[in-house]
Parts: sequence; structure tokens; C-alpha cells
Amino acid sequence: MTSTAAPFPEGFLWGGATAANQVEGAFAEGGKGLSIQDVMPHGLMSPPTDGPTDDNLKQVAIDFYHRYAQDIALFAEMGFRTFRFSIAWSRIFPLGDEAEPNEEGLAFYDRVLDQCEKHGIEPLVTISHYETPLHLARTYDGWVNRELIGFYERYVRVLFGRYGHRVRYWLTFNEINSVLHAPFMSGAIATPKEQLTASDLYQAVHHELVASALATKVARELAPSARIGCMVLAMPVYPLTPDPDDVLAALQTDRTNLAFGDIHVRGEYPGYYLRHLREAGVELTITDEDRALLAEHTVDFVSFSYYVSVCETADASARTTGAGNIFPGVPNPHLQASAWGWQIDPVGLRIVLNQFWDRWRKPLFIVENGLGAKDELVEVDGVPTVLDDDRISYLNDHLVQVAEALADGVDVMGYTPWGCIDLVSASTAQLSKRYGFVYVDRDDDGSGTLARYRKKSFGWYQEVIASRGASLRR
Ligand code: BGP
Repeated sequence: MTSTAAPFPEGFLWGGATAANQVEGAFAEGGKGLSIQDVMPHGLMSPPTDGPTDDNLKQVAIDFYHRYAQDIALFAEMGFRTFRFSIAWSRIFPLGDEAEPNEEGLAFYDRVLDQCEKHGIEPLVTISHYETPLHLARTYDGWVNRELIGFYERYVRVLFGRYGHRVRYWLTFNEINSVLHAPFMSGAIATPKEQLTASDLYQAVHHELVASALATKVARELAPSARIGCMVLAMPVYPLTPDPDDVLAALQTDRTNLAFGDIHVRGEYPGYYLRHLREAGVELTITDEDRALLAEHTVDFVSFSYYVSVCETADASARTTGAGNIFPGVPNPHLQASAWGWQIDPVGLRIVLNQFWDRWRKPLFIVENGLGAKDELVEVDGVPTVLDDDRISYLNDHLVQVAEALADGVDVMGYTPWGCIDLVSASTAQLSKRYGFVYVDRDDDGSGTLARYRKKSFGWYQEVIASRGASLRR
């Protein structure tokens, strides 16, 4: 295989992605406090419980807390150059509003970083991934309260102080735009969604945006070589028909997501966003200091998740609802869907990459993508494995489109498919919605040995990485 046949550049950050609450388990070990996930045993659609319940798979998850060394070695075996994981805020600040961090929590991530270093894997750290300390939700109503900015700043100061010399790539908030749709999971807002006013919701958004800018500022002070990215949920919105009213409706829905990148990259609220707030009767408290922070501390790169595209229409009678990631959309008649109803659209990834590059001219990092599917463990030559050809096709077809985007001139830093090892789903809290290259023996009822097995996609991805994409099927 000649290097000229390889469509991906040297230095491309191949890897995989996880989040603490979906892999670590050990929910009450090492001095960890409760996080909002500890009262979300059934995922997004059910209201939070009063306290932890035994039916919450995340209490053990896949036991990454005790098995991280073995798991990172498996990632290294695939050839990962980077590994995206999140730090559980409630391991570092169990309540969230304490003055001093929990040393045991900090030491755990030292050990994870040691393993990454041992294998030459560049860590990619999400600072906040749907796991805010529960106390901040229950006592302060989460990000609605301006005080959260100070607690988050204290947390990031500890992280950059402790790990800033070892971690180059940081993401401030996972899928920051999802707070509009999942206020508890994404914004730790305890007020039920139906009772939340638009003003409180957008004030929470504002506080997160200011906190994100503040994290960038702190990084410049404490970890000057760190590169800071925002992380947005990308879900391209196509007009359902060429009717100009549909095209405009699609633009407007798309902008509800694009606004977050616009603010992180350009450092100010765009006019269309201000108009939307005005028309929704939202009055925000924005201080001069907030404006200065947003303007002065913009991001180095834009990262995003991409699973699904949707359509939009201005015609209420044509509007139907299909599944999306976190929030729904109008289904596309040209696309097939996964078993969980998410429509599969590899070309959409090329569209998003081009749209973001044209719009922001910032390096782009695909930090989530993948197929959630039911897997069946079988034996091949006496070795347990999963013949996950559908997952291979999904990833292959998306990577082909990334290669196309690279050929279009888009600056793509890397690709970390979601759930590189099976983990607990964010939306449904199931383990049977599997994404991994590595199968974990644990079922939705909590049974299983937690043993790890390489799926067929494991060897496939290993070859893709080794050949820099030359082995992709076009
Ligand atoms: C994103 C989240 C992840 C992850 C992924 C897959 O929205 O950032 O945490 O879980 O989606 O979604 P799910 O787990 O619902 O299949």
C-alpha cells in the first residue's frame, strides 16, 4: 500500500470516545459524590428519581474505573492515537460547591493519563459530559443559577493546574446546544422542562457559554499549550421540499444549533439569535464582563457529534416526527434508520464538515459518530466475537465522506467514534444499544461477567488506522 493511496493525513487523530458516567461505574467509590446521572436510571425520557436506585446500570456501567488499564491497552492495540474521555465533575468536587477538590478523584485520572502515556495515546478530555454534581442541580437549579460559573471555574482551574501539562486537547461542554432540549441532563436544571420559562432556559445557556469562554481564558493562563474546543451536537437540517418556505424553515432550525458554534468562534451573539430571543420574549442578564469574556476567549477548534440528519418544513400538515439524537426532527424519505430510529446519512457528515469549515474556518474534530445496534456474541474458531458487519458499513461509509471532505479542503483534526467500547446509552440507559469495537459482557438486567471481547469491527478499524484510510471500501 503506497502512502499516496492513503486519504487521511499523517498526524490525523484516530481514536474513540467515551464519557465517565457511561463507562466508569464505581458511582460511590473514591469519594465521588452523586451526579445527575445517578438519578437517571432510565435515561432521558423518564423524570429523575429522588435518589440512587439499584436498577441504574451506570452504578457499575462497564467498570472502567477498575479496568481502565486493560481497556486502554485494547485501544492501543487498535492503533488509537487519541482517546476521548470525560472527567466526572463529582469525583473532583463531590458536591460541586466545595472549596477543595477530592484528591482520590484527581489521582484516578492521573492513573488514566499514565496509561494513555504508556501507549502513546493523546488524551482528549471533556470537562463536562452530562454528569454535573447532583447537589448543584438540587440546590442551585443548575446552570439557571449564575453561581455555577464560579463553581465550574474552580473545577477547571483544578483540572488545568493538575493535568494541563499532560493533556493538550480539551472540550468545555459536551453537546452544549442540547441544553435547549434536555435541560436536566445537559444543564442540571432541576425545574421540570414543562415549568421552565424561556428566560430561565436561555439564561442557563448564557451561563454555560460564559463558563466555556472562562475555561478558555483559564487554559491560556495555566496551560498555554492546551487547545480548547467547543463541542456541539451536529444534526444537519434539510428542507423537506424545495419550497422557499421550507428552505427558510430549515435554515432557522439549523441555526438553533449553529448559534452555539457561532458564539464560540466569533465571540458574540449573532443577530438572528438575538431576534429569536426578542420574539420569544426572553430577557437576559448579560454583563459587560460576560460580553468581554465571550469576545476575548474564543475557541481553537470546533468539535462535534454526528449521528443523524433531519428535515424541516414550514407546512404543518406535512410535519411528522422522527427520532433524532436528543431531539426529534422530520424524517427524510430518502434515508433508512437504525433500530433506534436514527436515520443513517453518511453524506450528511461531508455536508456538515463543509458547512462548519466554510462558516468558521476552524479545525474540526469529529468526536462522536457511530451505530448503536444490538449485537450477538458468537464463537469463531473458539473465540467469542461479534460479526458486526452493519457497524463496519456504517463507519466505513462515514469515513469515506470524511475523506471526501478532506479532499474538499476541510481541516479535519481527527475522528473518535462513539462508544469505542460498549457502554451505557445516554438516551435510553441501555447496554444493549452497543457502539463498540470491543464487546462488554453485560446485559440490560445487569447480568454478565464484564469480560471484553474484540468484535469483527476491531480488526477492521485497526486496518483503517494502519492504512490511513486506504483500506476503506468505496
Ligand atoms: C450523544 C452523547 C453521548 C452518547 C451518544 C449516543 O448525544 O454525547 O453521551 O451517548 O449521543 O447516544 P445514545 O447513548 O443515546 O445512543
